[in-house]
Amino acid sequence: MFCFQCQETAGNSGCTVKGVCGKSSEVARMQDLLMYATKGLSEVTTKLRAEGKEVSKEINHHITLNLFTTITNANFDFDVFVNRVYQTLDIKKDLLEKLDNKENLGEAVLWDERDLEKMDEKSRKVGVLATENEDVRSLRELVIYGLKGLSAYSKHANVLGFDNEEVDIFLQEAMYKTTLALSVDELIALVLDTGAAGVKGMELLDNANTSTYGNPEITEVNIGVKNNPGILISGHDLCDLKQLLEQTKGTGVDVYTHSEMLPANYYPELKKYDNLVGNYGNAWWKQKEEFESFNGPILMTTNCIVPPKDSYKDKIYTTGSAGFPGCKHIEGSTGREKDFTEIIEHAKKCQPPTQIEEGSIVGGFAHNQVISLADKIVEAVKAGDIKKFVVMAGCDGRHKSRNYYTDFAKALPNDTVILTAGCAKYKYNKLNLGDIGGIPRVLDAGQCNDSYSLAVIAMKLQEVFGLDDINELPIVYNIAWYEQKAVIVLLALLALGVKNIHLGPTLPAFLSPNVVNVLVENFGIAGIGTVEDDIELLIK
Ligand code: FS2
Ligand code: SF4
Repeated sequence: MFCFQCQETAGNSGCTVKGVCGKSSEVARMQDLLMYATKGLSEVTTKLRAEGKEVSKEINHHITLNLFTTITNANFDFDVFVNRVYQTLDIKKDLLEKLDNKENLGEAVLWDERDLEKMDEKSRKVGVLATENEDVRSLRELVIYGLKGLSAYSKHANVLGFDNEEVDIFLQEAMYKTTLALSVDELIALVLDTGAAGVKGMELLDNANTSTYGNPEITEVNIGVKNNPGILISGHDLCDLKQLLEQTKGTGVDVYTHSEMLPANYYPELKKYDNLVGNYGNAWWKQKEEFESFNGPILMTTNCIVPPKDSYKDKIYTTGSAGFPGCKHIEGSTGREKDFTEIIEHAKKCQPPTQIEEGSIVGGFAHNQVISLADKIVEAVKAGDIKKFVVMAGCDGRHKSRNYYTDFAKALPNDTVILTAGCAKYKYNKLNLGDIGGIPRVLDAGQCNDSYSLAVIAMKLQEVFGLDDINELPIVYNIAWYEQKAVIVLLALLALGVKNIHLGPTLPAFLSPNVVNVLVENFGIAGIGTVEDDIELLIK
């Protein structure tokens, strides 16, 4: 196997024996094969459209889910990937019959094999290292990881009945293009186009979420526990949470959010449920301790799964793109009702959660809420009470080096405001950093996909201050990344013209030195240094 798609890749170079995330080499290779099959299918859909033929929404969703399922920590189940390869080959076979011009079809289109041994053999030849030139490999993978992140966001919009065909068409064309002999310049252009599609994908999801659940609003979220048995729901899928809340109503079972599900508490249509009682615990990587002390069953709706300990493995349920061998998977395809009865009955037999924290945290600062406070914010900036906004969105992770973000937040002067989204917030959202004239110093816009909100806020401030360039705003970017959703957020920011983004705790291993140079020269991308140096560089 060879995988270097996330920040925790072995030696910041590549996982070759087993994933640091716990992914086995067999699963890693089958994921590579699924990507290969998806590139083949994407070539066919792209060529069909060029012939004026339609590609169904279901096929778009299938491709999206293929990419999403391979995201770091989403799915560890070998059989899931084998089945998705089979389904992808079936779809491709059917579509090929509709294609008139079958000349010059790529190798990935022509490949069709159902024998497991031969599939494994093939998977060893089509992984990341199949591209020999390291700059081409780097740019191809940068595009693919961006598309994986984009797929996650599209999938969440799709389950709410929202689609943007333009985004699907781009995604499939881009997947196909990663198989072509494009020049480095053409690939760089494809990277930027991927970022622009990322903006549209996040806009689609924002629209889907806010029109379904209302605009997030300032909310105090309980972080303690109550006396009823509970179900903990993690991941990013608000539609799963809504269904769980409906089904637990009146059962005496409470629902708690974990990690990236915290922002669900900010939506009017979700917070209205009395049985949604708060958030339990912290970011994804703390689940080994927190899932144990929660006592009740846990529903993982998406990444990030940490391979569970035996002591609570029987309490883990997965759904959607998430999966783990030996854990019960709740079925239900896009737009379908899911039946969570088994989890609810399981919860009734469990002890209430053990309290690990008490009090509350405040969030709900997505674009609509922040823009409604725009006058107050502009006034504070003009009066010199707020000197800088620091975007610290992104991911959290296991490495001690990430304590940098806690220390950085603590070291920020009192006239700075942190704008955040994603699970990165857990490094500083319980520090009690205070407020500036009633504006909290940590403004949480939501999940990683809600980084879109931060871009909308920046564009609004640019308009209010009458600036020509978004980079003239008193906003600096110090972003933490871990998996591929952060990659699409980064590319989206670049596509919006944001410069001088600092990215840590390390730069991605999949960026070759030459690609890093391009990003440094054209966008001012930089890594992180010491807290003292970075405060000096970014704030003073
Ligand atoms: Fe955090 Fe994990 Fe949100 Fe990432 S819970 S690192 O997938 O997507 O952010
Ligand atoms: Fe390694 Fe990350 Fe890939 Fe897992 S997802 S195998 S930790 S690079």
